[in-house]
Amino acid sequence: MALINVAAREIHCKVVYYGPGMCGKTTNLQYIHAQVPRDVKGDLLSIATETERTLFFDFLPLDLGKVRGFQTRFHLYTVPGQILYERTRVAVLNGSDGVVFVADSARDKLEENVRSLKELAGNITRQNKDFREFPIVLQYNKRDLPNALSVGVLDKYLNGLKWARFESIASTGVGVFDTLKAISKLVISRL
Ligand SMILES: Nc1nc2c(ncn2[C@@H]2O[C@H](COP(=O)(O)OP(=O)(O)O)[C@@H](O)[C@H]2O)c(=O)[nH]1
Ligand SMILES: [Mg+2]
Repeated sequence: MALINVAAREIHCKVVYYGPGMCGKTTNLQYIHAQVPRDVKGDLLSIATETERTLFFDFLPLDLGKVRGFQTRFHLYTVPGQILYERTRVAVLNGSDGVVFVADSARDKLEENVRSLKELAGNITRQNKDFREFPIVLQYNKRDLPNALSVGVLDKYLNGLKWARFESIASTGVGVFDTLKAISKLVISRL
């Protein structure tokens, strides 16, 4: 739930990047962190395993300017995608105002994407929120892969609810800020 501090005229929103392991969630945050000016961001905090896999979460605070006189601060999180860490995903997702679902476009990842999205729906529902109404933006990442599935196929399996969706190559930054802008606008519009 967004935290609104009337005295300080600040709004804090929580956005979680969700999706299967290795789809590029951490890469999104690393790119954002590398691009935005110093006065707008805090440190990128990553709690990772020795092999660079996200262990608990990544966290990046960002100031995204003023909305009706209120400074809006976004807290971006990623979840660990590995199947084993479902309880951690539930904890990180708790209290989120919006989600970017990052799908891996690789042909052999379709099933993992579908499973992860189902899990997300279940977790949102268990937090007593209506999944159909919940602010979600879809990102089809790794569009550079030679075996990437077509957008049409990905839409068919992942975008039944007709969310805004963006094609991306997070490793070079393509689509990363379009996705961030879309989710932040959507979250702000729901406040
Ligand atoms: N080819 C390609 N590789 C990517 C892309 N985005 C991320 N990667 C790579 O995919 C791997 C997993 O990325 P990471 O962000 O750690 O995934 P996470 O598990 O979702 O956090 C890393 O080696 C990234 O460099 C992309 O758009 N295209
Ligand atoms: Mg990660």
